[in-house]
Amino acid sequence: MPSAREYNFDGLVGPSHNYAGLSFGNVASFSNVKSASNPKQAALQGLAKMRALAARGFAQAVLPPHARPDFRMLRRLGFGGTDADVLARAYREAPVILACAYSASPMWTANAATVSPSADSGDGRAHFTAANLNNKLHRAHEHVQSTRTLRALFGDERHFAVHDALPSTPAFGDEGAANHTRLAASHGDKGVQLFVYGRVEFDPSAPAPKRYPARQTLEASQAIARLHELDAGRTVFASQNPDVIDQGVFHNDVIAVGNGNVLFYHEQAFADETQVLNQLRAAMDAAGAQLAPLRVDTRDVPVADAVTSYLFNSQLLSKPDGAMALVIPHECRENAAVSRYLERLVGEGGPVDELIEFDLRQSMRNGGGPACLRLRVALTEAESRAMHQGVIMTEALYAQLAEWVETHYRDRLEPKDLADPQLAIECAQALEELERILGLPGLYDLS
Ligand code: SUG
Repeated sequence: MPSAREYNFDGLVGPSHNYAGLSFGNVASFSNVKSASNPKQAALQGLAKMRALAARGFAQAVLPPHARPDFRMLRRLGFGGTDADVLARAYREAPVILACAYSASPMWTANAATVSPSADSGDGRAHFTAANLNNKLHRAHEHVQSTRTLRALFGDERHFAVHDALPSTPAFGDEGAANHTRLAASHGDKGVQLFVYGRVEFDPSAPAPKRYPARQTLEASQAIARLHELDAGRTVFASQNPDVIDQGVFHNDVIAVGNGNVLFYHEQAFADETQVLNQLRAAMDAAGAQLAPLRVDTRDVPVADAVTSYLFNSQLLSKPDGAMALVIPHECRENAAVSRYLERLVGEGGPVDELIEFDLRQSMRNGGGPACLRLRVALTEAESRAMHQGVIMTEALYAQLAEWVETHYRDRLEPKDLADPQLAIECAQALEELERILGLPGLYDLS
């Protein structure tokens, strides 16, 4: 089995990052609606995380933001005339639609796609399926650029297959890697892919949340497993606990994360915990590995604390010495129960022996923690050479991107600023320059 490394592709926060309250079911997005954002700080916070993890020797890369506002979407919805006319009319008549066209939500790259490494797929290639994100208007247009970006980075068809998003209809609601975890003895070994869904379209008797939407369907997860040519014996589909969706767990990565053979999860994460563990044990056995469940009890960390602190939206990273580090947001330290739990976790001699903490407040205020900000792509040595090299995080790329942010980003955006035609011009200029920095001419279809 060739050895492989896990690259974390973090989303570079775009220049229009703002708080528009667009995500019903995501508590942070709703609580911070219409407050002023700081796009410059948001992008620098994200870059600081990428830089620090790259400096530690973790394989780190960057995924570029999308062109915003999406004029094509606005024109399709009937706002016509010059670009300035389009913005003015949309702001006047439908400010929420304008906010959707402007959202910097592609920063949460865990939702960009589902990725299956070559070790698991029938044709020995790494597979990517862009997520249709069809539950929310501001995210439902992301897949067009996500597919284009993934094809620009992973265009070598001898090694990679990049699939179009699933049909954009409720039956195939797909939120990408946020509801998908891979478990394996090591990144290069055959592994188990765990798909967690919130609802079953064609079985109305299956559990489903009552208050907030379930964004991922079983049918979507099954289609991805087929497209990626996964082995049925090493693929597990698990129902998320609908009660926690109704408490603000809008993606499974808000309540569970896996890495290596470790599944770090809250006792209330799944509709049937015992069944999920049994299925995972059997699948891991088929992969020649042994599951190591790391369960957090409600009495130690109630679901509400998991949601506000984003304890499970952490990154579990394998270190060269075999132990794991947990990458957490500052908010975990501000929650007494979570902070106490974490002290115990790293002190108890288990798989996690280090906490790496970041200030990601700008993203967190929209419900995006460390794990939302990254897409995991395990690559063999040959595959990592075959991908586009200009997105790999280095000290030099960090310096260029930080300077680019300083030059092009505003440090304050309020809802009314989305009507300013100058903002659209600034965003376009920034991305033109970014194509050059990343060595990706034609990345954006700006025609
Ligand atoms: O889809 N927030 C995102 C957060 C995505 C988090 N991703 C993962 N858990 N993997 C969402 O709800 C808020 C945008 C706004 O309200 O302006 C937003 O889209």
